[in-house]
Amino acid sequence: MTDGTDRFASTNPARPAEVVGHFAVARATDVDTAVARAAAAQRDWAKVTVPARAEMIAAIGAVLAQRKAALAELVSREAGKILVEAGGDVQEAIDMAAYIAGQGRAAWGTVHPCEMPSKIGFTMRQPVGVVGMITPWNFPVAIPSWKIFPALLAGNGVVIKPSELAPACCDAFVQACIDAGVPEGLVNVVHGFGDAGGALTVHPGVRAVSFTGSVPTGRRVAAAAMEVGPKLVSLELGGKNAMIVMPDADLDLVVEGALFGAFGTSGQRCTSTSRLVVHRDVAGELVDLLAARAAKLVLGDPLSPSTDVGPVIDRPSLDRIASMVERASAEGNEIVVGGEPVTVDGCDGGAFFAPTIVRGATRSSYIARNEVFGPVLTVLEIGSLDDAIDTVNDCDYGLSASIYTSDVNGALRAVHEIDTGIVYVNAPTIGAEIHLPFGGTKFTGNGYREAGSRGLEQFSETKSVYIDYSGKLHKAQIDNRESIA
Ligand code: UN1
Repeated sequence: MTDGTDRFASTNPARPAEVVGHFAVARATDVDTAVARAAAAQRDWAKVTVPARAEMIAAIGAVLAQRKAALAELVSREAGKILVEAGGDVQEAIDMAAYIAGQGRAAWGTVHPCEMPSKIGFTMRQPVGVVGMITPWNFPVAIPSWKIFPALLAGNGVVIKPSELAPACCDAFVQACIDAGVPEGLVNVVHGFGDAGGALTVHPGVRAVSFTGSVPTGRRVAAAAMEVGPKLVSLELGGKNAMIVMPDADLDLVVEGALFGAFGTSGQRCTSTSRLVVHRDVAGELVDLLAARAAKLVLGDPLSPSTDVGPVIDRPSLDRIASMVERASAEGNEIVVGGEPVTVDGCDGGAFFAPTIVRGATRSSYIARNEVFGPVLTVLEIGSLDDAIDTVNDCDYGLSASIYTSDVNGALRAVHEIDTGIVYVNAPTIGAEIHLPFGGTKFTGNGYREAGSRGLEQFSETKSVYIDYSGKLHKAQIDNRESIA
C-alpha cells in the first residue's frame, strides 16, 4: 500500500488496518548505492576461504534458530500464514543454513584424467560478483535463504528486493545475517515495487539475477537482463500441480494429503495442489469425503492456534481467486464446496476465501489450466494411469506432482513419465526438503534448480583448470594421435 509519498506500508492480510511496518521505496540512486556496497564488500569476501564462509552461514542459522518464534510470528502477521506453517518457513531457512554450511566442506568441483601423460584437469567454482535477487511474499524467510546462503558461500555480494507485501520479513532475515556477523555491506535490501526490481535487474554492477515470482514478471526480468547483459538469470515461476489418485490408493491418506496440499498456506505455495486427477471409480467417494472435511476447516486469524486456514495475501488476490471461481462456475463447473470470500470475526477486511472444490472441469477448462494461487482444488476425472499421466503433463507448468497408489509399478511409471521437477508418491505436492533440488520444467523455470546439490549453480561460475607437470608442450587432440587420418 503506498501513501502517495516515497514510502509504503505493509499490512496484516488478516486485518489490513494493522500496519506491520513502513518502508522507503528505493530510487535508482539507492539501488546504485546498494550495488556499490555489495561490490566493495564482495571483493574481500571472495578472499575468505570457503569453509570460513560456511562458518558464517552456520552462525546465521544459529541466530535464526534463536529467533524462530519471533520470526514465525512476523511471517504470520505479514504474510498471513498460520503459525505452524510460518514456523516451517523459518525452519526451512535454518535447515538451509545447515545444509549450505556443510557444503562449505564438500567437493567444490571434480577431478578429471587428461589425454596426455603428466597432466590433470579439475573444475572449481568462482563467484559471479554481485547477485540481484527478487523474492516473493509467500515464503518470505525460506526463499531469501535459498538464494542468499548459496550466493554467500560461492563468494558473492547480495542485493535483494523482496516483495512489497512482505518487506519486514526480509528485513528481519537480513538483520539476522548482520547480527551473526556478515561483513558490512555484503547483504543489502532495497524495497519497493517493479521499478526497484527493474533497476536492480538492469544494473551494470549486477552479474546474476535470481527471480522467484510470476511468469509474466519473470519473462520481463529475463528480457531486461539479457537486453543489457548477458547476465545469468535464474527463474522460478508458477505451478499447476496435480495429485493423481488411483483406485487402489488409501483414501484416508489421500484426504489428509489433498487438504494439506490444496488448502495449506491457503493454496498459496508454488507447489500447492491445484488439480486432483482422480480415477472415476473413486472420484465420487473422494470428493464427498474431501468436501465434508473442507467445509469444516476453520478460517481465522493465522496467529490463533485453532485456525486451519489463514487469509490470502491481499484484496486483489482475493478478487482474482473469486473471479476465477466465478468463471469456472459460468463455464458449467460445479462448485462443490466454498467458492466465496468469507468474513471472519475479529478480522475486519481480512482477505479470506473459503476452501473450494471445483468439479466437472476438463483438461481444457480455464480453471484446470491456470494457476489460481489460492485455496481452490479442481477435480479432473480419469480412467487409467496413462490417462492420468497425460492429464498431468497437459499443462504449461512443470513444478510438482504426486501420485497416490499402492501399486509400486504404477507409482514408478508415473515418477518416470511425469514431466515435472518434483514428484511425490503417496504424499501431497507440497513439502519439499532443502537438500534436494527444487524447481520445475516448462513455464516453471529456465532450467536452474534452487537448494540441494544444484543450489550453487546459479550463483557460481565454473572454472576448468589444467595442470601439465610433464615439462613439455603437449598438444591435446594432436600429440596423442598417430596421424591426421
Ligand atoms: C514456494 O511456494 O515457492 O515445497 C516454495 C514446499 C515448500 C516450498 C514452497 N518447502 O511446499
